Amino acid sequence: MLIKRRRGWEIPDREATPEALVLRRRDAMAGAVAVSVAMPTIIAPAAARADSAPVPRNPKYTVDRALTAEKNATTYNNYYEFSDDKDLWQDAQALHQRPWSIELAGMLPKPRTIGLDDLLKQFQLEERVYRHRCVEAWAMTVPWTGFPLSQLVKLAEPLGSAKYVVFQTIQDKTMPGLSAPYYPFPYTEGVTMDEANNDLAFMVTGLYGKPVPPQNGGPIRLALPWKYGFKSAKAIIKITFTDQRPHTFWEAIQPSEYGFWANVNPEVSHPRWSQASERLLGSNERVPTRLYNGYAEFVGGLYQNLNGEKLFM
Ligand SMILES: Nc1nc2c(c(=O)[nH]1)N[C@H]1C(S)=C(S)[C@@H](COP(=O)(O)O)O[C@H]1N2
Ligand SMILES: [Mo]
Repeated sequence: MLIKRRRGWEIPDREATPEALVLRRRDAMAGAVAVSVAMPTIIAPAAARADSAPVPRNPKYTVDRALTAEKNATTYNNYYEFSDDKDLWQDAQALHQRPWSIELAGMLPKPRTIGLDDLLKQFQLEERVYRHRCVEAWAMTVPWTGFPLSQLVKLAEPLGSAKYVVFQTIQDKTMPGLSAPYYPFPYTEGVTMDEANNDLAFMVTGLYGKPVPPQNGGPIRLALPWKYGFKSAKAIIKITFTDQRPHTFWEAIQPSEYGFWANVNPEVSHPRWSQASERLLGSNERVPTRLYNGYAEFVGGLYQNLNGEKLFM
């Protein structure tokens, strides 16, 4: 990792958030570049947990926007198991992040359950700055820590006949929203095997260089930055490989508004609002939305032979 070369996500100092400064120093560490005397205080809190140690940032995915301030990204959340209000972050602190394990199920030679820390030991964690676009037309840009979903698929060794990967969120007694009678919990999401193996699909264990907090989906969630945010399930406890397209949470609630594919497209409106622009968390600035949320060069090829599918809802 080089820090001398200016990359797309690097923003002028006058616009930089404190998070951005910390992250740049962490980049310096990861690249073993000569470090300033300020460094040790930055890395001192690094705990034994694999999801909180400094990791190198992947320079492949750049963004042309400033990072969202950590405070905005961690205090304005969608997490219906807790609430359908955005200010659920304090309530979400009750969800224990350890012990945690993930069940690998379905079309596998060896279905099994793996402890999260044992799982994380098998992967090289990296940091990626991704845009996130909620179907409600707000957006953020944040540094996630994690590993490509494709590596987990490889570890699971699904049978060749498996076509989809399905993610299920925990249902825990600390989640007051679960008692709402009209939501089809557990929260279930899924992608095709091709999408799961696309390098952009990312399993997230960290945010702003720290373990991803409970309100953002800790201890482990998905990030599928070319799709509307609802596809990126939080607090994952089960991953199933199947040949059946899953019936997902939002699709079950309102199939005319939320589909299986949910790829971002500014020209395809939600039935109740335009998707042409989005509001940036923090500044509230409105900016144009981009096809596949700006990731067309990486994922456009996935959809070339899928005419007739409702790819953008
Ligand atoms: N389990 C679960 N995962 C979820 C949701 C949810 O309500 N429950 N909301 C989704 C939606 S609509 C969005 S926009 C993102 C929000 O992630 P954030 O709170 O980290 O911004 O999480 C997604 N994952
Ligand atoms: Mo969302």
